[in-house]
Amino acid sequence: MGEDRIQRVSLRARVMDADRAAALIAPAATVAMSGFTGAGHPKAVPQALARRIEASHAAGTPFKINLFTGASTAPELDGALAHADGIALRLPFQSDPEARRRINAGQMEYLDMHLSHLPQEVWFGFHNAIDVAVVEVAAIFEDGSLLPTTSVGNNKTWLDLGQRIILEVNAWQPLELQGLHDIYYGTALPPQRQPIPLIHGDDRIGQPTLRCDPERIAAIVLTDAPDRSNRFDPIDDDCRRIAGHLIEFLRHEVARGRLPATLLPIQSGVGNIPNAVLAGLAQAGFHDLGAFTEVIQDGMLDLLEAGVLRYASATGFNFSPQAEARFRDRLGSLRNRIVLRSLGISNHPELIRRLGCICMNGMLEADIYGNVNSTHVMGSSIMNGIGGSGDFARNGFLSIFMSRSTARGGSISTLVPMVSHVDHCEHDVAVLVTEQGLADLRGLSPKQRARQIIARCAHPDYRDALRDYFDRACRDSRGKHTPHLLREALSWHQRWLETGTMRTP
Ligand code: 0RQ
Repeated sequence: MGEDRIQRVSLRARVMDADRAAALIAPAATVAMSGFTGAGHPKAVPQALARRIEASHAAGTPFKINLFTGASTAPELDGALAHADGIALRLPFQSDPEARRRINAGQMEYLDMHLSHLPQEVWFGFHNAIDVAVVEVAAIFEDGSLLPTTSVGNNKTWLDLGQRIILEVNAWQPLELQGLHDIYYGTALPPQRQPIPLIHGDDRIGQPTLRCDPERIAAIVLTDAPDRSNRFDPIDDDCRRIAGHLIEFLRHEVARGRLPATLLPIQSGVGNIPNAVLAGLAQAGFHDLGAFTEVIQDGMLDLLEAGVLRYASATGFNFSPQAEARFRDRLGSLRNRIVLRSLGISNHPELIRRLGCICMNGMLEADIYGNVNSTHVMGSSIMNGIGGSGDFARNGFLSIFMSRSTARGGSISTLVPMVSHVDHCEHDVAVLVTEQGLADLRGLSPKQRARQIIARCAHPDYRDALRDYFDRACRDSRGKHTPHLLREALSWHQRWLETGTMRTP
């Protein structure tokens, strides 16, 4: 099954089962795997490795590995290895419940990174050398090149630098993906770097396949297993309101001549709120848009099919089962309007700045001065990670952060006096949106921002308390530029930890 996908016949001798392939990974190895937001990750070798690690625990000789990927993966990778207590250090992103539990219990180390930083930092030699690369592909061609699957992520770097390579050839992945990818081989290390020749978001500047040195292929494992599919909740009123505020703002920017009618390339995070915004763009009559983003999810597929989006460039897909089926049905006609690139290109600051992306990402909380926390619940527990949000937010034309104004049944205000962790600082945040309204922070000083954010974004249940904090800070703070009452600045979080609500009694 699937062996015909190995067109370089001499490599068929390296086909083996996942257990034998996993046995090639030495204890304490640094293993770089494919995978991005549940797409294109290896499905069999990580589970076999997890079984081996479990056996090592039972035998009293436990070992772990360091695990690098593109971004989050799936239960059969992050989940299986975390359950087996097999990960010493994880980077650059995760969103797995068991991995999260272990990280927050202090049992697993996690380095949460700007996604675009990892591939170049590996090339710089800032991290461990890659002992083994485990990469899912759809086919191995006669010339040894590889057909990528539903994400590209860091696979080019892993294949270039992995000392040994294990390939999973997944027959579930359609061969019709051929022609959709654009793998750029023109990167170099400073000071040899050249400008990246991508001028329009849908330019193709590379080749459709990954290169791979056949000598380093230690094993090939045949699989036939699906990606992790996503589930989107139906769009609720809060999401609809957030989308409404944002679309009104974008229309206003077009009317003022600050944005063309076709906007600028959009980047959208994944999740229910971004999905609602995408749906809103279609209803608002926008058309001929482009997406230069990280992940293509259901909402983007809808826009591509409806002709609202002319093209979408990303590093991977993240679909519900229904969208997955539609995508496969229409792959032939969509293929030349979708480009999957290496993460180092999809999230490249130079390109995001040049194209002028409109960047829309989720957040956990923001403070009255516009600092944003995307990652840490109550300052110390990781949720997922910063992902690509920083790559886009700092370099985009417009950097927009969105969330509901409260969380956990209203016990948490997502607008607080001071964020308990900073991912995106005040300098990187242009617009904040909640279901209450939108605060346009461009050109405003810290105190002007605070007044906007409290008035426009805060939930009415918390608005007076924020105003009271701000007024007293303006009166009593030693410095009047960004006034704070340091003893009180994080008291909202402390109150939630002690009483289960940020509300004052
Ligand atoms: O918890 O699931 O236990 O109920 O956080 O919150 O409102 O469903 O929001 O799914 O959009 O996620 C920042 C996590 C938002 C996401 C974050 C709790 C809330 C709920 C989720 P439950 P929602 P979303 C490129 C960009 C970083 C990565 C990124 C994220 C859960 O957007 O991971 O942006 N971003 N990549 O109850 C405590 C608060 C809270 C809170 C919400 N203030 N305190 N808990 N929650 N606010 C992306 C790509 O293109 C891939």
